[in-house]
Amino acid sequence: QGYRVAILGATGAVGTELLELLAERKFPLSELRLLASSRSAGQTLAFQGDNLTIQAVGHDSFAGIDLVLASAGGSISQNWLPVAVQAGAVCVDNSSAFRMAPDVPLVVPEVNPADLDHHQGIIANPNCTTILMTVALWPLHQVQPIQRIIAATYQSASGAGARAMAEVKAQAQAILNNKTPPTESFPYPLAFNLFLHNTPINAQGYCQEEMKMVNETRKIFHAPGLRISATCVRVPVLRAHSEALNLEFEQPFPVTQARELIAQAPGVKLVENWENNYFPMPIDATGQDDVLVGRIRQDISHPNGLELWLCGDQIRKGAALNAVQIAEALIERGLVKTP
Ligand code: 2RA
Repeated sequence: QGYRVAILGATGAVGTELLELLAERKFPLSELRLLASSRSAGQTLAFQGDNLTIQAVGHDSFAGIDLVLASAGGSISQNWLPVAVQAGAVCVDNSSAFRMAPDVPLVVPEVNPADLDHHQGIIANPNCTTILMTVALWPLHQVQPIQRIIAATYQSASGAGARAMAEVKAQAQAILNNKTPPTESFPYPLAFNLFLHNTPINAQGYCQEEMKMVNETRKIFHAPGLRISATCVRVPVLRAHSEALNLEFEQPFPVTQARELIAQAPGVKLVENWENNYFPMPIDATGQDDVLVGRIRQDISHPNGLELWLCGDQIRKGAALNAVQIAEALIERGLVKTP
């Protein structure tokens, strides 16, 4: 017996990864319904040897559905997930629409699975940069609460969607052929360039992407006083984000202890070869479930500081895998009506 699952936003980069992961992880399915905008209705997607036809999302799309995995943007989630909850479904939403709502758990299964127990029908998947950072930092935070995080991110094109990934390749080709690079998905050429994340900027000069790391991490760690500052940058990489993190504790945190904790942490893989100067790279993190962490070192500017570097697949653990792991945890905790 399996669950009746709907994917809302099945044609996007995350939607297609959700499909792959449900098959790869042998998720218990009795039905899989693919929902998208009317623009995509009628298209088919292969799944476990079948061709599933995409349906336009509508008021009766969620009848009989147990679980919705949504990755179709904030406005689609805002419109349709309350309808899905009303129809009796539990929804895991990858958009930012509900992440900071007090009655919506914001969950990274390796960090705060117990928050799932309070769900009211919708569970929010954190932003990709937040997922990657919290998985890596949780093992340290549990031993000695982190007082302050300074984050610099190096975010792949995939965070702006499948078309953006294609565009950065087209830009590179154009530039190499001395032609003007296309800029439909990005405001500026990304190939051979980088730019500050172009989400709207607040009165303090921080963009929305940076404030997501601040606000979401505090909610996931249940640490409202945790001081965080982030600088988010878009870089010409295809689908894995990287982050340079500076951590401040109340007391010195021995590097060897930090290394051991991270090496044993779920969802994380320690990658450090000091002799060969080999540490996590986006090309190694791409397609991996684990967040790769390395170059853990004492902060030479502060006795209670640590520095570390990470790379993680933005589409996989940064979005689709975390959402499927939330769905698996919901089932494990008996939080979805049994089929
Ligand atoms: C980005 N985190 O990378 C955002 C969207 N997933 O642009």
